[in-house]
Amino acid sequence: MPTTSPLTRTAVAVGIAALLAPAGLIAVADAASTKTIKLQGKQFSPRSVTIKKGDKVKFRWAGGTHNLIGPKANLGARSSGAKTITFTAKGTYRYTCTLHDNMTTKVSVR
Ligand SMILES: [Cu+2]
Repeated sequence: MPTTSPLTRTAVAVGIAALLAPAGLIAVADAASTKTIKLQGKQFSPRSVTIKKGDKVKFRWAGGTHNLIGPKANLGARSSGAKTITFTAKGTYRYTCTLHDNMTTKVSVR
């Protein structure tokens, strides 16, 4: 009795996905999203975000002069611009601006 090869099964699955995806019936890929954390006044806003593995966080200077110290970031004082970081592993990542007391934020990656 013939068995279906894994390749054939994959081809069938891809074909079904291609048919159903436009109708929004299934999610083909979990698209990465980006959350923004503003550096403004004397704090980060918001002070914590939760994202999924593979998502990005955009740190955006939105008022005042700040530095940004933390995983994948070691930026000196500046007052404009942005830094986008992609988080590829689960965990908790803390960021600080050493110019301002208690100016911290936290990225939780799940
Ligand atoms: Cu600051």
